[in-house]
Amino acid sequence: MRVSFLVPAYNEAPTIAAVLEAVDALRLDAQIVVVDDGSTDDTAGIAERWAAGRDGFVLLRQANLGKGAAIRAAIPHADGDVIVIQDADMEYDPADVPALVDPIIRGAADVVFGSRLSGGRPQRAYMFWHLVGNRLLSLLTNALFNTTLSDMETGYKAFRSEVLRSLDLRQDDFSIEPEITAKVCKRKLRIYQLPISYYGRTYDEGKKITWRDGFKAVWVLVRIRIRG
Ligand SMILES: Nc1nc2c(ncn2[C@@H]2O[C@H](COP(=O)(O)OP(=O)(O)OP(=O)(O)O)[C@@H](O)[C@H]2O)c(=O)[nH]1
Ligand SMILES: [Mg+2]
Repeated sequence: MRVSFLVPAYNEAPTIAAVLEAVDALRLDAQIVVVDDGSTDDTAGIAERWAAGRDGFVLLRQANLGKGAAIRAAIPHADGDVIVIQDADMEYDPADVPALVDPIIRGAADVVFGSRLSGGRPQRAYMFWHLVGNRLLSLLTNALFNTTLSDMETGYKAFRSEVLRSLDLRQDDFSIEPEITAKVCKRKLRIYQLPISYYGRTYDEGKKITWRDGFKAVWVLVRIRIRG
């Protein structure tokens, strides 16, 4: 089965090449779709040079619109049977992807969430209030949709391609995560989760998600539960 990696990238020049290398090192039948989301650094140039002479690589460039817009732009270009969202900042380790896609390849799952909060893998133990926020959002998700997710905000989500394509995603910013979660939960798809490594960054190191995104996530989850 072919795996498409969708890589939203905004000013990730220090890490984008390492991410692409790590994906390549998996030796999967893989496609990589990088979306340069209006970076002001050399992210796109680095990706382009890395990809020179390789098959199965697509580079899209757009004005800065946010992570959600970048993922949505990438979806029509994915030609894999399975799609994995792969951040460009090395917080998520591509070495976890074979395990992440396995339940889909076996035919057991439609969607697999990698959990950063389950233990069992190296997971940076930091930012207590982020953990509280994540736990509350996951609790809300589970109460709304009768699921048992431990990390609904995770960036590592894998999908049967048709499933992701059919979600009709609308969000441009980090709200894409609760939008995806709420829509897959509402559809009553077969969702699995498993522990992944998480080499989290601090704000000084480049992390950008904030408490505002957390509040917006509540609204997105509730609205999709009620209205679809
Ligand atoms: N912050 C930000 N990230 C973007 C944007 N467009 C694409 N991305 C990419 O989206 C991914 C996640 O963004 P990060 O800034 O790492 O977000 P974070 O604060 O670490 O949050 P998570 O990684 O989702 O926990 C990265 O690969 C970014 O390069 C954008 O406009 N803003
Ligand atoms: Mg990140």
